[in-house]
Amino acid sequence: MTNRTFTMLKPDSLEKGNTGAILEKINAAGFRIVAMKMTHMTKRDAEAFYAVHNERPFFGELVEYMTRGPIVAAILEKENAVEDFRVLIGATNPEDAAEGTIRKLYAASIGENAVHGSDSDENAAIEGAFHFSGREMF
Ligand code: FUP
Repeated sequence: MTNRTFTMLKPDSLEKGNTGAILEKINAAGFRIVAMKMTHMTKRDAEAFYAVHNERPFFGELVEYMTRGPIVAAILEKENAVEDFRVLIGATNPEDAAEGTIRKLYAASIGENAVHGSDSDENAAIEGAFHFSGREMF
């Protein structure tokens, strides 16, 4: 799994019609789509997915945001996928994100930051398995 990462195009990306543009940047950066779907996370899904943050002050808002509309979830493959994808999306806070990164281009704020990217190979595997069965990976 070391060549895979997991991403979500978050509700704000779909609301603003940025899905196609973001997927184009992901393709252009050389990632192969292993799995992809549009889905709407329930409160329970979001609380479980972000359980690591459940003590943080922003947890309630994060769950509210991630459940307010559909997302696009995907597993991506490329050499050095986790690290390269984090570079492509930019810093968590778009104000700190480098020019040309997905968050710089499409994120409104740290709380509504357009995309998710796994932060380790281990989490990429856990997060991919959260959203996809083996039969949905190609
Ligand atoms: P990232 O790994 O860049 O997605 O960022 P984190 O795992 O640190 O945070 C996960 C999500 O929590 C972010 F995408 C948005 C939200 N968050 C806030 O709303 N406020 C913060 O101060 C930090 C994170």
